[in-house]
Amino acid sequence: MKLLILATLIGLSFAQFNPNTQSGRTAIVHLFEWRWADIAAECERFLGPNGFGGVQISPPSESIVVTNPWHPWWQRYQPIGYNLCSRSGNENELRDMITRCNNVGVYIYVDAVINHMCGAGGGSGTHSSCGSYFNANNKDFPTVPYSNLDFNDGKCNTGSGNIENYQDVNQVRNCRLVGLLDLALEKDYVRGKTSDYMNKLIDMGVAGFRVDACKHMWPGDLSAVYGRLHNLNTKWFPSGSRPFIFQEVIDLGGEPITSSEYTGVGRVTEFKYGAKLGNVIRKWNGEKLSFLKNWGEGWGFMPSDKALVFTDNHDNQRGHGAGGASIVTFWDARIYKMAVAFMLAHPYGFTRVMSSYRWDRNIVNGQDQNDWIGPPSNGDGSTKPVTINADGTCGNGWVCEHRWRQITNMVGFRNVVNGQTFSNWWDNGSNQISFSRGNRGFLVINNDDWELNATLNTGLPGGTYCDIISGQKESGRCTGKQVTVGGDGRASIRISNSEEDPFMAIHADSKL
Ligand code: ZXY
Ligand code: CA
Repeated sequence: MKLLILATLIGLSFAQFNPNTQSGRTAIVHLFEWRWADIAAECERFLGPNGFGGVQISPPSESIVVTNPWHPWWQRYQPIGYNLCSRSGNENELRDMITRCNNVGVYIYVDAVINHMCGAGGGSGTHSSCGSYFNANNKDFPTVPYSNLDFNDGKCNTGSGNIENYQDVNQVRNCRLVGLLDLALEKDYVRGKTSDYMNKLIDMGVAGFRVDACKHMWPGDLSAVYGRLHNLNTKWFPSGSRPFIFQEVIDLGGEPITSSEYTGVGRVTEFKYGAKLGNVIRKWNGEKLSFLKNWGEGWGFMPSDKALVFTDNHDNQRGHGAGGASIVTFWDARIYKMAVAFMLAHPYGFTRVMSSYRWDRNIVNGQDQNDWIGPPSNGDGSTKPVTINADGTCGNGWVCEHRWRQITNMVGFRNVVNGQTFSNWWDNGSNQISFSRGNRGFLVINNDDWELNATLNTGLPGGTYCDIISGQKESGRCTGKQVTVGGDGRASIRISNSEEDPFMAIHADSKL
């Protein structure tokens, strides 16, 4: 009995760290700015069959519509209410997507913007994604409703009312983030409205939330909001399941607010991961792949079971925001595939893959003047559908990194090696590395400017395996390279530094 109570307590208090993915599904993908109808189709035709565990969606809440600049991506991070109507689609399309994705075992994680509403300069009128009226001048958001009583301004003591100094914890939480009207989350009423919004989504069947801008909210307020959330919908989830919570806290060091203040109430985005991995893969500041031997907590990251990790996100892939220039993205495809493969092979953290759209970059003095550009759109600003070409790539300006063979297959790799230990590390003291995940999977990378030629311990049972980077196993044969593992687990590996992809991966399910 005592044990049962203890188990229940642990289950309850740690539940928000569990991604709730189906067993054997270990990664999610951020389908940034995708329409709900396209996500529903992608769950059924691609994500489900390829073992993806879930999708992080763009904010579904009603937001301001900005026309100067023209429909920037960040307009969706300026809510004017919680009606489920956005440039990705309406409430019916959202519900249809959640149902169809859940039915193929791919769960939905909602980007929840609850720190603020739109900017103080957002004006008044019906320039919103559902056409609802709002008035930013007197802080009137009738669809919620919020009034001037529900904002923090009284507690902010900067001259401008905005956050002026990130070294002052009170400013960062109680003042306006770049002028965005800052909600008073210590108020029972505001906690009620934000949790009602999240509960509506939970009841529709979502599995959890990416909570935006958590640095700007008090951990105690967040804990109170999370505490009000319903259990997940038992149509798809075991009864008593808690929503998965991962909180956006941009902590690269140097500020008084740290990730560790938030790991008690949910997982936290580990922004150091992509910034440091970018340095290593780019070989900046004398960094080498061999340094990755103690990757994870050994690099000063938060505990693995608290971390949500990614190579790049929708913000830092634009060359500003957290991480800056070292962040690797689809624009640097060759090293990007290597970085994502390393992430998906390594046991640290719960992994999120980025899926982007292309935009016209215009980099002046290291800063992209076009970092605001929204998704591929029609003349009226509506988002273009994701089209799928005959070869499986995406059209209409959508990049679909998650469909790149090397990345899709590494999601499969992560599923196959789930729970296996990090073992058989090898490096050449430079940029050639390999490691296994127990006896289930093996990754080898050559990021040096010369050939890799070595006999390596793969940890795998003897046999012939298909490399899942250059190809894969298809009807009993390899479409790419083959690797022969001896009875002693060793394999002779050669990887030229001039290959299109100078790395290989094999796993238990790629064995012939
Ligand atoms: N924006 C442009 C113009 C307006 C939006 C900009 O230059 N902003 C100032 C620098 C970025 O600061 C922002 C941060 O988080 C946000 C922002 C934002 C969260 C939002 C909405 C926002 O502007 O507009 O929901 C931010 C917060 C931090 C930090 C660094 C940045 O350490 O604690 C942007 C928008 C960026 O660049 C943005 C939007 C949504 C996000 C995000 C960044 O989830 O991470
Ligand atoms: Ca705040």
